[in-house]
Amino acid sequence: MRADRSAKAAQKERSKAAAAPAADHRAAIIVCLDLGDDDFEERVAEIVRLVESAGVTRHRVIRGRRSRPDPKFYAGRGKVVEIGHAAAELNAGYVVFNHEMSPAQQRNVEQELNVRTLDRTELILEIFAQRAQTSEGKLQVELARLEHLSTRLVRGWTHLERQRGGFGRTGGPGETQLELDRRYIATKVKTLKGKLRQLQKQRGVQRRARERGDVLSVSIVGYTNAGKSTLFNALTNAKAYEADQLFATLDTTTRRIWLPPANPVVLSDTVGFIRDLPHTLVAAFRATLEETVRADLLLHVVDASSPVRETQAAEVNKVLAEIGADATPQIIVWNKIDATQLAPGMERDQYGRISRVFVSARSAAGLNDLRAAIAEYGQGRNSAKRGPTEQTRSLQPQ
Ligand SMILES: Nc1nc2c(ncn2[C@@H]2O[C@H](COP(=O)(O)OP(=O)(O)OP(=O)(O)O)[C@@H](O)[C@H]2O)c(=O)[nH]1
Ligand SMILES: [Mg+2]
Repeated sequence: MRADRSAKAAQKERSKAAAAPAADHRAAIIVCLDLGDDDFEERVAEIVRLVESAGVTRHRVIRGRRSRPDPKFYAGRGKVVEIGHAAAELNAGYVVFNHEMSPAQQRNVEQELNVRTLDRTELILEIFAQRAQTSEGKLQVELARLEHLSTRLVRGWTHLERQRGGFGRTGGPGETQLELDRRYIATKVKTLKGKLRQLQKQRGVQRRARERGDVLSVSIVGYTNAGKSTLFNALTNAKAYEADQLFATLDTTTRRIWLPPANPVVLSDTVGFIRDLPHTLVAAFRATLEETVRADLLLHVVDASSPVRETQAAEVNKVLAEIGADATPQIIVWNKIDATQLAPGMERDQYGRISRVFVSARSAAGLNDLRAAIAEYGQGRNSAKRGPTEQTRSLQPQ
């Protein structure tokens, strides 16, 4: 009984501390547990970049090794104590786990440490919320957050929802939807989906107009930070936002370019992919991503200077398969060759088709090869459309 009372008192103390606005919302503890991954250090580097991209300026990484996650806290109890000390020292407003946690694990850590705890999915959702610009992008992020939140609405959790709003900037559904039950969320989800359908219908009309015009549509896809926007800008003289942060681009930007002797080309810069992209996001962004699926050709941009370029390319192909774009022809574009020993130029496969182009979007090296590659693809496609007798070029849509 006595122990019970003191536990209650401690809980009260913790609640008081929670109410105090002392924690620094730009400081975070990052938790990375090695569960036997061979590229653990790259995973650590990536989560650090994600956290920084969310606006955190001070952080400390807590590492650990486990054979499997602890059912209660994900990390072991001793590790949780270590995280708590680090959070206190840094006055951290957030603890970010580079893992997918169950609602119960997340709640347990949060209650134990009394520090807002996010898992990887929530962190990515937060970044997307900060970046969304267009009404469609905002609706899609809101939908993803609501669907994610609906899985977290469990007893004993809602009082913590009040502190939600991730890094204190974007608000988010937690703050406004707090007292709302699942039924309300379901209604809201339905409304959002309706609005999105409306927007997508409009886009369908625009797309059909484009298709009638016999325009070659090319989408730039790739891992986040591979240099897609930089390449897009270099090819179109546009000013799409490029930055050394993850998910700098969220909404698709499209420009028309002319690459003689082919027909006009519509080039789109798209949202970047990342390993373990949350399913709620893939689902919510399906419509935007479907633009990618409908493209005639994908420029798959790979950061050639990254030690994990192969894994990143494989992750991109995984998401492409998930959205049904795995059959769309690709030209692999190895970018950032200025930071490597590679020379600009193009590579063909055994059938003479262009398979890979080496460029530096920053220095413009290799861009003429890339332009030629797109034009060649466009020509091959046109002669394929006109009929087999006119197929003179070696490059055909695969
Ligand atoms: N060295 C070098 N850096 C480059 C090159 N192209 C892009 N970068 C840099 O890579 C970073 C990311 O570039 P972005 O164009 O924003 O990349 P992105 O693929 O659009 O990224 P997200 O929109 O975040 O998915 C920026 O700091 C660029 O300056 C290149 O050819 N060489
Ligand atoms: Mg970009």
